[in-house]
Amino acid sequence: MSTQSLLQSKEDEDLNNKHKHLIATIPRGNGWNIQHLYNYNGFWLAPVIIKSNLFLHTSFKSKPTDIYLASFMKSGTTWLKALMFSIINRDRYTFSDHYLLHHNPQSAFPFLDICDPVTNSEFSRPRLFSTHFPHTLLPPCITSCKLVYVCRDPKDVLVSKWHFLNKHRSENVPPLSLHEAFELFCEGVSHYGPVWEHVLSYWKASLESPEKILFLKYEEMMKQPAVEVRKLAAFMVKPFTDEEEEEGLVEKIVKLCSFENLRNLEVNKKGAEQFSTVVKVENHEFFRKGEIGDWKNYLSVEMKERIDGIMNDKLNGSGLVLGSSS
Ligand code: PAP
Repeated sequence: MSTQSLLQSKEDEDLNNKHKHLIATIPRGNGWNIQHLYNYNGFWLAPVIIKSNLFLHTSFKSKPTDIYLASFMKSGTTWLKALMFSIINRDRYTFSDHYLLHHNPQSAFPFLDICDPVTNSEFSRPRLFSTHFPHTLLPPCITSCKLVYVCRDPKDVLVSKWHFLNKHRSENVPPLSLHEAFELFCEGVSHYGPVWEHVLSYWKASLESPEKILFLKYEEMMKQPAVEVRKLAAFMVKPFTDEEEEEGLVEKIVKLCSFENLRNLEVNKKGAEQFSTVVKVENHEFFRKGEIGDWKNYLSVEMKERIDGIMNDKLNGSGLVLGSSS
């Protein structure tokens, strides 16, 4: 065995031991679709995700030009991936034969939390990566890069997440009722939760370093997609030129990445995305309703008031308002 491989296997062993020790000692709670979530430095994470986080801190090498997309689960990741990828790679594809016409946006750039992040990482220049980790759990090599964060009304996030996770349950884990999911969500116990801590971690960082973090809201993107697309392009240091504006490139990108367009593509009706050896998601699952306010079909007035009350309380004084009340 070469010295290099010996060092590598020693690193792997250390990481596995550290992970085992953590899982045995940190608090655990209801796992929604898996046995348990674990509270790692204030956030509820699946064991495999904690392992990826350890890996990120010990072994991941960023490049200063990398751009990261961060989000709480079900806040608009797929949409942002499509938009960021199309903006960055706009010289590489025509709209009649675009990568996104044949591939799900999730495949457009690697997901740090579960995949081997280096696979496929040279696909875009600059490299694009996505994560659901809160800002406080990212290694400095990532927080020193440019980062786009998208947030969404937590009530819509809850409903979207509940639908999604119930379809992806481990063996022997019974379905979670909406009522149970709601209670856990309000207690902060959900994958990557508490949602308020997640959002605040990026909000505070964006106030400190606006040139490093672009903070977006799903609802504002729905209302004015072209405005947000221009913001994204400028932030990623690839602003649209006058010629591109004249030829309607912004509108073309908005249309290509729209919910209706992506959802109706053959690849997103039939294909599937393999995130790891065990996690496979049918592409159509990333396109459920794509609406603002679907929570109204699921949550009672009392439930709405409870979530809004918790969010107002937790975000109080931060200057951030989420969802319909913004
Ligand atoms: P992820 O956390 O698994 O990556 P993510 O893409 O963040 O999922 O969120 C999925 C939500 O975004 C779905 O919301 P819903 O369940 O309320 O419908 C999905 O429909 C919505 N979505 C996906 N693509 C788009 C899009 N192009 N425009 C608007 N919403 C979208």
